[in-house]
Amino acid sequence: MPQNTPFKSGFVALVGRPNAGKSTLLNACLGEKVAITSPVAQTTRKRLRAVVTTDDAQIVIVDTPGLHKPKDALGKELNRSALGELADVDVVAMLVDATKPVGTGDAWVANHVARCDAKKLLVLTKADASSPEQVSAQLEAASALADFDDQIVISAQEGFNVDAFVRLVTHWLPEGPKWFPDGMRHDASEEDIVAEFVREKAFLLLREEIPHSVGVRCDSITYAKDGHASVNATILVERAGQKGIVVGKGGSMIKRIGIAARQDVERLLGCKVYLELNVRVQPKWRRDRSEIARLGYDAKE
Ligand SMILES: Nc1nc2c(ncn2[C@@H]2O[C@H](COP(=O)(O)OP(=O)(O)OP(=O)(O)O)[C@@H](O)[C@H]2O)c(=O)[nH]1
Ligand SMILES: [Mg+2]
Repeated sequence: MPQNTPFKSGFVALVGRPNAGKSTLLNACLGEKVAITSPVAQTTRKRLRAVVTTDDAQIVIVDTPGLHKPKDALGKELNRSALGELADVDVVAMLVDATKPVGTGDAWVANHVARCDAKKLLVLTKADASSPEQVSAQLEAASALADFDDQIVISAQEGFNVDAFVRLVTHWLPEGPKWFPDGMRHDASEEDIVAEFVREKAFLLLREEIPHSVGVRCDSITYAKDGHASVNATILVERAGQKGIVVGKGGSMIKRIGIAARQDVERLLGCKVYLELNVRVQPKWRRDRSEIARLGYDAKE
């Protein structure tokens, strides 16, 4: 690295429609899974900040909930949370899924992006799942949506152009100091990540509308003298029928969710884990702003 290369630092927000691949890109940049991902739209409900430190830059990557037409108080909070980030960052990366035609949803997101002062990057995602013709047609359509400063095609799943994305963000960041120690990786607590890992498995294993009614809270993590951790989490659903589905026949579904989540939680905590999951019916919690805040899905100031 030339001696006179200035050190850069600042914030980049990943924004876009639900399912565009924002959380997958955050994990790929960090080289570690902290954000949950799934094929279900509106997987992300909490803003998450990850710190990526390279030789010449320190980038805080902000994962945001997908922007969509809200149907309830939860949806409104998710949009508020994502739009709130646009005002506070140095660079906005708008992610567009290469496999889905650019539509009114992307145009709506681009309108918000266009109005912010940050540098604007267009990021076409999922290149591995689209043909070169599709990629160029999508790039042309998406780049017309706003006045972008730069653009890049990536596949976060395959690791294609992930390093190049980090370099591109670095290029557009202002000069600045290293604000955080090298070991700092993200701003989520262990409890937050555990709750999210459980929710991810529920999203991956449950069908249709059920995932949207699921909220997860981690009630406690306690470390025993023999080195294992006991973890308690509560899965909230909105109706008794949904509880039956989440529990499954003879407890089969809750067991599958628990086994899958435990693997991720053990990797996170670095020890053997006893995971206890409870399921509770909390009618219409998605319409109740105080319950949304208790679960941590509200837009933070
Ligand atoms: N083929 C392919 N699939 C991808 C890629 N990136 C993400 N996906 C998949 O796309 C789906 C959505 O990814 P997420 O990262 O959860 O998307 P998101 O934008 O964070 O979605 P929300 O949190 O709902 O806004 C998941 O099933 C991912 O595995 C990619 O580069 N290639
Ligand atoms: Mg996400």
